Amino acid sequence: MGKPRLFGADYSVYVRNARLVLMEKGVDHELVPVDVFSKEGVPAWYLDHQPFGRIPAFEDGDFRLFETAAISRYIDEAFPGPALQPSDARQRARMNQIICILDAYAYRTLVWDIYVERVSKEREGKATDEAKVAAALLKAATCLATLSHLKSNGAWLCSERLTLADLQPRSSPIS
Ligand SMILES: N[C@@H](CCC(=O)N[C@@H](CS)C(=O)NCC(=O)O)C(=O)O
Repeated sequence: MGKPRLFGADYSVYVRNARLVLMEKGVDHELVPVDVFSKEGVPAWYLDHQPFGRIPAFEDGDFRLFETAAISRYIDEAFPGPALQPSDARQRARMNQIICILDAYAYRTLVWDIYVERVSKEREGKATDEAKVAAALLKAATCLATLSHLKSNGAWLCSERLTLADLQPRSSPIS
């Protein structure tokens, strides 16, 4: 069986999330480039891997998976290496809650409504939607205050050890 394959591009925070999980577990893998924002659009063959045209998708032998949360948990459970999910039920629930908050509220607000409007569009000479940014800044404040409130007293977000919550979307690329 060949190496597990992750499909996506390094500009994607979700792809970065899955790559960080693979790296923490020490899983030798291949990154198969897929640019969903290319001028030609999502490659037709890729829709067999991810019918919604989003990145990443993952393949381990004949097992295919998409949705970053499912990919991350599968990698943690199927491969050797440090456990990235707490065994304590409350800590695990907190970890899952933080992952859901980042996915449901923080991603669109921080990436699309603030970063893309304020940085990407300005760089491309396009007009920023100031009303969208203003609304997003309020929501971003709620996201950050909520995460600060939920964070454990330990060195990491939910326990004394690094978990999947700490490997969620970040802003800097992996080099
Ligand atoms: N729910 C998906 C979200 C993935 C996602 O939105 N990825 C972005 C890149 S960071 C994407 O593919 N965007 C393409 C688009 O919005 O058309 C997951 O967890 O994998």
